[in-house]
Amino acid sequence: MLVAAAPRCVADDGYRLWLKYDLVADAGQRAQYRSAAQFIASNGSDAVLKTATTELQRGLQGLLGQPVPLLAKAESNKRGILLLIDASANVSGSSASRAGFRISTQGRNILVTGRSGAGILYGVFALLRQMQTGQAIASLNISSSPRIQYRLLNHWDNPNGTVERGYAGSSIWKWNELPQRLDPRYTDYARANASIGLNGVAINNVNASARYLTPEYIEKVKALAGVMRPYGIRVYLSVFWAAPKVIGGLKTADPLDAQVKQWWAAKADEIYQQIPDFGGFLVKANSEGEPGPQDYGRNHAEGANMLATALGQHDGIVMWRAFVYKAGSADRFKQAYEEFKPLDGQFSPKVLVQVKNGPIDFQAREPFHPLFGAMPQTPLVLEVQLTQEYLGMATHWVYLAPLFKECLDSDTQTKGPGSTVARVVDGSLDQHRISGIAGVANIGTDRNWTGHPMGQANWYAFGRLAWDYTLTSKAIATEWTKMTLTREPQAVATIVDVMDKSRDIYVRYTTPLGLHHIMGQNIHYGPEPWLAEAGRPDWTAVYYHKADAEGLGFNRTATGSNALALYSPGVQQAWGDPKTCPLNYLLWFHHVGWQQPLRTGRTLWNELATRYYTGADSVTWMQQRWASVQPAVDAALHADVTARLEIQRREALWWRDACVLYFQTYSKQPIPVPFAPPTRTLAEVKTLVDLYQLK
Ligand code: BDP
Repeated sequence: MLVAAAPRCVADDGYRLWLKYDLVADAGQRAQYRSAAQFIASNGSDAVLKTATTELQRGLQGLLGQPVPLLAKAESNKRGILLLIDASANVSGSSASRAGFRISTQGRNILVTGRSGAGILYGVFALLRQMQTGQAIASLNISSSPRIQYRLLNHWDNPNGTVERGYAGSSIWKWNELPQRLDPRYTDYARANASIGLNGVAINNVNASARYLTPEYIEKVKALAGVMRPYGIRVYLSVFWAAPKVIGGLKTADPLDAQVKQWWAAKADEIYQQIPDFGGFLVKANSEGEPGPQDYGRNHAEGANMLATALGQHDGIVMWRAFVYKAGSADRFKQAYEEFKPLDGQFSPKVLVQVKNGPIDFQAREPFHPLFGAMPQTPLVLEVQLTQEYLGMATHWVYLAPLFKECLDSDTQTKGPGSTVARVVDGSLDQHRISGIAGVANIGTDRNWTGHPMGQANWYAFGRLAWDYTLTSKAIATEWTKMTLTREPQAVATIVDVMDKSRDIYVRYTTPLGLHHIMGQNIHYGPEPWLAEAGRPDWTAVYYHKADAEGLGFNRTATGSNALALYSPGVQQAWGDPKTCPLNYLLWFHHVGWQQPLRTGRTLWNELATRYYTGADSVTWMQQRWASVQPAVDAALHADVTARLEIQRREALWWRDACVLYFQTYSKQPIPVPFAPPTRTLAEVKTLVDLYQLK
């Protein structure tokens, strides 16, 4: 008797990310896809085009459950997919259209055209996505180009395998094995990045070791670049400013010193000899103790331009970070602006200045950085953080697309309404030739790459938004969920709803109403609003919340630090009056009385407490919603997220109790009805920092 083999029950370990290519379950749909994809044919021998072909074959094999042959040319009696590089391909968008693609239906065939192999590769992933998300492919007409030219992940990985602010295991780069052994994960990493349109990788920590510039390491980086190249990805290095001294034997790293200039130029030549498509340098200088041109009385532009000159005729760029703040400042908020704004117009054409989304440091919610719109003569790279340094690391479920979008959609109003951060970054507002966006990576050696399974969505969303920031957070979440977790409609809707709200929930139970930087010292995890002593005042919490008997919040108006004046008049007007300032930014800009009524009808104190309580309660809601999708998602993955949500719930209560009890010592107000006061004392909650942080 023949016994039908039971489907093998293998827990989904998450390694395949959104590139699962599992068999299309719906037989009718599968048949349609099969009939449209009877062969693949392509033109040319471009290496990236070849990758596109292989990826399409691989994807179709999985989705359709049968191999699809690669033919030398189309067969007239069959329907198939043609991948064609065409220098005059009609792709939408102008700035970066070399990477754009068009998918159209022509006669019996589906045509994927682009002006480069990379364009085709992106087109192939878009076509596969159609099938992965269950769309029809019968008559397609999709045209798309990236809005931003340089779309990078920044790894904060160190030579010893640790990852600064990494919560998903160790660095995926195995320096001790390179260049001889290429871990297969490198290729899977490149595939994942290419599938979401990323085209650059800065592989090492911005707190850079000079070691990466030694011949030994350049050899290793070359090997990695060789893996990335067929996926249209270029490799970049973070560089240590004082490298000419540390590994070059020079007495100085002064950017105006002839020997220093010569050292960097020779170094650039050496790198390009090994890696002809090397992307360029990322630099953190004169920031948090890192050396830089200011050590020699030179400014950031002099430093950046020297490196740009060193790159010479090579096709590379310098991304010079604006994350700078010196000790002793009355308001850290203003520092990057004060150092960089006067340099606008002084940077060489190969330099982009890389600016974090907000003025402080990747907080759960920040107003957009005032440099956006303030340096019209300089292309600015937007830097966001995928790794959840301040957002609950790998235990809190926080979908970050809404955070990225909030920044991109912010209107700087510097050139009238509609001068959004997105239009500053894509270069369209000021007609820049080059544009860039960078995401600090959230991946490591954990089998599922990101630790928290839902962290994958943040990697995915970053790539999708870097390609097209007009996509909605929900649309991206829906794509990702369908490709990664489940296609069951009710479950998809539920998961997307939770994702969409998760960031606001996190803000509510940690830093509502514009509170910021009140987290645990150094580790940046858990609440520590009472922190008053640290290496520097601007590393404490009290510096930022300024709680006193009267009220709460940092007065950044003209009667305070006047950081508000860094913004355009329209923004100043919108945020300058505490009565009309959006509540999400209130305590970023105003010191508000505890009893001050807000437009919610509650006093500041009551609103604050309400947000902490409802925020923490919302984690219970997340747990319930997640429980309801149990039948529709992989059992092991479901259990993993369930467990992480339990931690999140416990820690949301920790945040809530810590913050309401601590701020209550100033407000002297009761916890508003209907909420029950914490059952533990402030002293008890304070000890949790030691417990959870294993101090
Ligand atoms: C902060 C991190 C620190 C980074 C720094 C940076 O705490 O580890 O080195 O940013 O971006 O958020 O340079």
